[in-house]
Amino acid sequence: MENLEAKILQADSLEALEKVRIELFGKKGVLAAQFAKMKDIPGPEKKAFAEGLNKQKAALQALFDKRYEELKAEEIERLLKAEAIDVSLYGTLAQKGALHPVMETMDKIIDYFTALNFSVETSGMVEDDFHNFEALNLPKYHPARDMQDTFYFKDGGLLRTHTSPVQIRTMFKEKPPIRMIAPGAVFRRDYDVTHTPMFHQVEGLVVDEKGKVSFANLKAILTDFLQYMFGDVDVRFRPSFFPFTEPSAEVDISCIFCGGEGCRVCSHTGWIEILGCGIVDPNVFKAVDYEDVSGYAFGLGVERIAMLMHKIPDLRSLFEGDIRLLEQFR
Ligand code: 2U9
Repeated sequence: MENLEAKILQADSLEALEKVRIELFGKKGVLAAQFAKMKDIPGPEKKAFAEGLNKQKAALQALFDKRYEELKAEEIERLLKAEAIDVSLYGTLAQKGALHPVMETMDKIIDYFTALNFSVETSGMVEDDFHNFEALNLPKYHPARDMQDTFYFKDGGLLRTHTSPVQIRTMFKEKPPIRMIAPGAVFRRDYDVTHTPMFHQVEGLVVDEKGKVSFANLKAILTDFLQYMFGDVDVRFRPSFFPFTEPSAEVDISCIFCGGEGCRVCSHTGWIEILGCGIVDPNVFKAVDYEDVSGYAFGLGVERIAMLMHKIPDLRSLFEGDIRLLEQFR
């Protein structure tokens, strides 16, 4: 029996003690085997044998219970230590996200025009020759269609070089009046400090009955838009040429860095070119079967504006995915 007590005392875990419990107290255990001997004990000695056995059983049970309490206490202690939380430790700081400066600029532009009841239209980035060129008065053999400038697919499809196909598709879908902007990614084979093969444009288009839309309207809305974007700047319109507008203009703002004095950013001219615009060429309306209408349109590059607003010297850094760039805009 001393051997049995040692077994209880030597059990060093609850699992080991459970094994001992089965060995001692189980149905096929040591004690059960002892009690089974009862039937062979002659009558007069039975009582004393049983009493002795019951005493032993009680002593072993008491020893077992004590060991169980000890091991249980150790286990609880171990778990408490393992699961302890040091409330004085710093927590992990949650990473705070930020809008990419291009998207922030795009949102600001979109906000301006939606407030004036312009709808926001989109369509796919893979286009065909008609919607990207032909309908926009860019006939076959126009230099803008050159392989040098456009990403073509083998089947003749292409990546849109501007968002203008969105306006073409909208005009096919809807009748005038139209007041819309088309924000989105466009693609050109270009790569240097001021050009990336993918960039974003916001183009605008207003179409209404002939005579209702004028260059004066265009001038007014773009002047107001540029002052909303850049604050108290001067705005000037210079004659220009685009195949899809006639007359056309490029629009400059007074340099936001030198206030028009002349500096490196504005190449010492005092002016920064910011967008293009014009009165929609009649050939464009012909292509979409619009009659007796007039309209104005404009287009701008979002990255160029984001670069100016944040003084980012190399446009390519916007697309390198370097977290250190984004961290500056949190
Ligand atoms: C339709 C009719 C006319 C959109 C226009 C510009 C002038 C323009 C450039 C700005 C910088 C492109 O991203 S950029 O390089 N865009 O100067 N875009 S007028 O004219 C349209 C468009 C669609 C149906």
